[in-house]
Amino acid sequence: MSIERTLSIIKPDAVAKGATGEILKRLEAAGLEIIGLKKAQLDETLAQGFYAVHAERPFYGDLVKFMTSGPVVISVLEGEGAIAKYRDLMGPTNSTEAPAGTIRGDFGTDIEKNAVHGSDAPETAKVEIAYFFDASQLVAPSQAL
Ligand code: 3AN
Repeated sequence: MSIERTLSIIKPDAVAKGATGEILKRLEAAGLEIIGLKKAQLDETLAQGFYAVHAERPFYGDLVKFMTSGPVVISVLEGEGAIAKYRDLMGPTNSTEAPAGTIRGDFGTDIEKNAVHGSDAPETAKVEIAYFFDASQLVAPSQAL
């Protein structure tokens, strides 16, 4: 494995539930370092662009509506095998199938309101990180004390 970066979005449903702190805590506990972080209200254009790969899917309109329904918390995570590690912590896309103990199992509701987004591969992570962060907004990971 190697040191990777991945993009995380805590979606409007989880932010509205007050789960931001608990989710960030789980990421850090798993050894993922938060090297960039911001809270944002996505507008339609930004959400449409982020999910452009899903533009032809029947759920696209609803997904954009949901992602713009309230603030999100966007972060860049860095660590050993960060992409797969974060996806393991998230659980499956459909929250109704996500086991307890996963973020989607504990904070999601269904396949749309599923609490979090995480990049699925190194190439998509790179594109997604650049979509929300300039290089100057990311810091080098801290050294072990
Ligand atoms: P993941 O976020 O697990 O990588 P994707 O990339 O297949 O899943 O889907 C992106 C987002 O689109 C999901 N997080 C979910 O919110 C939404 N989504 C996917 N499939 C459906 C569906 N059948 N109905 C409604 N929303 C969906």
